[in-house]
Amino acid sequence: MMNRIISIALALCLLLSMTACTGVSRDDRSEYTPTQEPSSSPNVSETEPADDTNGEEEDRYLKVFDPPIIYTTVLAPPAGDVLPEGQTIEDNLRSRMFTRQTGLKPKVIWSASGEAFTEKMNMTIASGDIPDYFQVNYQQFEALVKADLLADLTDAYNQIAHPDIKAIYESADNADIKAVSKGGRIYGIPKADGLGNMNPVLWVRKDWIDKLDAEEPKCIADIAKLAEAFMKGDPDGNNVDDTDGLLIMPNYDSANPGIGSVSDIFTNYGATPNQWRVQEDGKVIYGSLMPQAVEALELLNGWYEQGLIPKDFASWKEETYKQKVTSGQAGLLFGMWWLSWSYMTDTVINDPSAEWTAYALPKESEGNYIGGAPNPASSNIGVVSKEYKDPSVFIYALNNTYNAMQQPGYGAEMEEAAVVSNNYTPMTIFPLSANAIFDCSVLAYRYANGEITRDQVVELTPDLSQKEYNLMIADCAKVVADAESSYDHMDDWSNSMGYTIGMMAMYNANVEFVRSDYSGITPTMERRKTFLDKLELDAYTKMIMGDTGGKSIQEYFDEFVAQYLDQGGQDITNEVQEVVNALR
Ligand SMILES: [Ca+2]
Repeated sequence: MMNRIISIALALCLLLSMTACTGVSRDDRSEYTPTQEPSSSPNVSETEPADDTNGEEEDRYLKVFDPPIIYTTVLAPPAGDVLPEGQTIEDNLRSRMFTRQTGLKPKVIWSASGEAFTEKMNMTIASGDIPDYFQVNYQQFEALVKADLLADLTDAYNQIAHPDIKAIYESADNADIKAVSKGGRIYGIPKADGLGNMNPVLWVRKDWIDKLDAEEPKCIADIAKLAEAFMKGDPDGNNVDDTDGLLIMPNYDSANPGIGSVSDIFTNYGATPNQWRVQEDGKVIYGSLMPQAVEALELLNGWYEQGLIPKDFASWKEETYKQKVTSGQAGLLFGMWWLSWSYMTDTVINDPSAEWTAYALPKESEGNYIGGAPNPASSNIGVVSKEYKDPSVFIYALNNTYNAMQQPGYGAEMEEAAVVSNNYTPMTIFPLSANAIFDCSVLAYRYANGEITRDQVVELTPDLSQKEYNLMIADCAKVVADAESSYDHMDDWSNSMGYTIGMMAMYNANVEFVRSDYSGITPTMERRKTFLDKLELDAYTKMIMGDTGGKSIQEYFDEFVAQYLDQGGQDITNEVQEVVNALR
């Protein structure tokens, strides 16, 4: 196993040459730039240096209420979930942990799952009768601000938010804080995600590559050869033609990709579906309409016509996708680095001879990998009702839940609570520095390979608050590297795979991130975006499937663009342009 980790990463580290992928054109690639926000910048106070926080200072940030303060909220448990006996939606392992950490006790006024939750939330917002604290998506946040239902959190944030937490938001240029600010005031507590968290890397069955003596892919175009080998070479050795080529899902969104998304093929070809981009001439363009998308669509259509992509992929749900992989029917798929905890683990449980590796493939073998970055504050925005007497209690809760994550023994406590879904956790902000996942992966990898000691993992962790977590991951990677049979330690194996294989694939490919230049919601978007999203999804899927009524991809794409603009897209573009111009 150790040899496997070393050889895979070394192979990725070595600069790749002699491939079919030539003709680098970097001009259409965009560097990672901080997001420009529609609202004016908030009045955020300077972060105090962490050294100034002595014991007394720490106490100031970590107030735990005793007796607990009861507040109202809403939750979204998984559909059909049954809690262990003796536990309820308000009193379970997750809520008890939260109350212990914060001195806050949730009173759940309603709950619903999946789409029913979204519907009920929208009705609640429309009624104006909202809970004390709850978590919303960006669209709901905008509606709440517009209806003037939210508490102003600016002073509480400036005075009470822990310097470590402010530093995390600052690591992404405060983009998330700016996204939840209106007129210079902060109205939400945003989740800040680590970069790379949602990028679909290419997971590949390494044992199949070895068995078929197939070539490792070095650029996106190489995927075709591998898909063909996996389809036709009988990699599972049962003498039956029963394995798939490349698995994909109908998701092209570079700001919010899902499992199976081919969004990073588009970003590497120079288009950014569902991101707004300011071009060199200052004009904004919607990324799904960018002409560079045509080449990526033609490539995918070619693969589809050759049968390398399953014919019925457009109708798949995630269950289908996962089942194909874990049952050993497919060994080539797009998915986030954290798929190791489910897909990869389940595969090796079903078939101990399975081995996985991951790639982040650029358009040209010499080029960097371009990853789509999420819009700031795109999920889990904590908000407080304007009617609530003291919103600062939720900033203390943020400090305390974050502080708890840094304590020794947190991992064991979490493991115990994990029998209850995280959806019952009353506050799930868990902010993460922009580079936290990359930093953690590199340290774990270096420790596992004997380049640094365990103490050095701690010394080299740049973020004070990340030390405990990085050490835990590094230990997992080390156990896996040293164990003769790493599959005897599946939890450690899952952790190690995610960080040292999935995330390191992106790191070794010199990932550059592209982020939308606008992430707000305009008036026409409110009315037309749902319709336009469907138009876009259908058009992209039809082009990949060649269902274009005899038209070429280019002709069909041009018609799609014209229709999109005509059906509201042009009005939206004008509105976004206006906001972007106002910021220039
Ligand atoms: Ca077979």
